[in-house]
Amino acid sequence: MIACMRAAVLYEPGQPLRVEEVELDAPRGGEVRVRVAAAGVCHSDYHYMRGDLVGQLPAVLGHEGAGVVEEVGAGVTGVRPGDHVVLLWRTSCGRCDYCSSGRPALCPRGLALRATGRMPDGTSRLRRGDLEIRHFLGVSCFAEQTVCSERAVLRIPEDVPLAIAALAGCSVMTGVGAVVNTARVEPGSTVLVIGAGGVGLCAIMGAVLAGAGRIIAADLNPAKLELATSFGATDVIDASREDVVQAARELSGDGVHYAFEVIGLAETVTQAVRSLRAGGTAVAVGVAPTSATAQVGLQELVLQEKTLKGSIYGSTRPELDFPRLFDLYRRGRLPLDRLLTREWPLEQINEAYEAMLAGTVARSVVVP
Ligand code: COD
Ligand code: ZN
Repeated sequence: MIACMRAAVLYEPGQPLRVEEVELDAPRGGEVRVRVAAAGVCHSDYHYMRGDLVGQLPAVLGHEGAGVVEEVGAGVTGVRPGDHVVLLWRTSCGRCDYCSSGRPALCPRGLALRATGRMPDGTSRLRRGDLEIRHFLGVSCFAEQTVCSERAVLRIPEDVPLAIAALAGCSVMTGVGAVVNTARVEPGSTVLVIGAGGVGLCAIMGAVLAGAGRIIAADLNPAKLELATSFGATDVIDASREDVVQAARELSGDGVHYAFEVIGLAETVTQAVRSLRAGGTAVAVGVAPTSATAQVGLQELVLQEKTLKGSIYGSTRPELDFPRLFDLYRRGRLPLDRLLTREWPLEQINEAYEAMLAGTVARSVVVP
């Protein structure tokens, strides 16, 4: 059966999203159809809207989502209609050497889905008349419904609100995971988070969970610094007035043990490395435009044994990490209710992005 539904489509970088009727085909073998309950307004979609990152267009955007399974294709055994699920925007095969070595976020099968914007069989379930519309990151959840690979959904407990589960699907996993999985921050260590947006605030929550002693947040926007403090930052740096490296080094005595760049700019990656003490680790979470390269002093790197590493999707192993995140949320140790500051109807998705850019929300979701 073909469903008609409302969805937010990006036709060209630089244009607003168009909320319109699109057709959605039934799931084929190994695929599922999900009614989207909430979809997070993440800066990553905006990178494609602006053209910093390039994807297959036109596409229905949205990658941070959760919902309820409505229909399953042939051979699907992992979920059934009625199940609550979080959407996973880095699909993995579960069999390759990356998956087998606990690094499913690096799985090449997911890469193929994201690069083509099509389902594993090489076709799309989305169109508008004769025009093929692509799936964004295999998820496309700025829509009333989505069809995705069964590997792109994970069943979740029904007592977790779906809007909270949506946030867990990207910002929480990305931010908390960068601290806990990628960097493995130790109790008592000093952490710098550059960029206290939706994902940066989650990195701060991760640092609190990991038992970091001092947690320093840097941002251009004073409102974000206030939020950062409310989520556990012990010190803040107003990057619009202060030199981040100098301030971080002063606050920490001799530089920080860990620095997280959660914006996607070359200069802030450089700041992260320069803020480290000898032996420290900088983690780049933001993705800069394709041509960007960051300057790192090679003497500093070698003589001070600094590490610079990337983190994608919090280096997650979804089956292990999501149940833990939801358990921590239930126990009140991940204050995700406070992270979710606003809900928007799908029709207002462009306003939701303006609010994200203005910094007037911690994290918001659209409710299709
Ligand atoms: N110095 C300090 N703070 C800055 C600067 C600067 N030069 N420039 C911007 N900021 C602050 C802004 O004031 C804002 O508070 C924050 O940085 C950015 O926050 P948001 O809410 O706009 O962005 P997020 O948190 O939704 O997304 C951040 C990412 C780094 C994840 C995103 O930008 C990105 O790079 N995405 C691509 C990587 C990816 O795919 N990640 C996983 C999916 S999210
Ligand atoms: Zn995201």
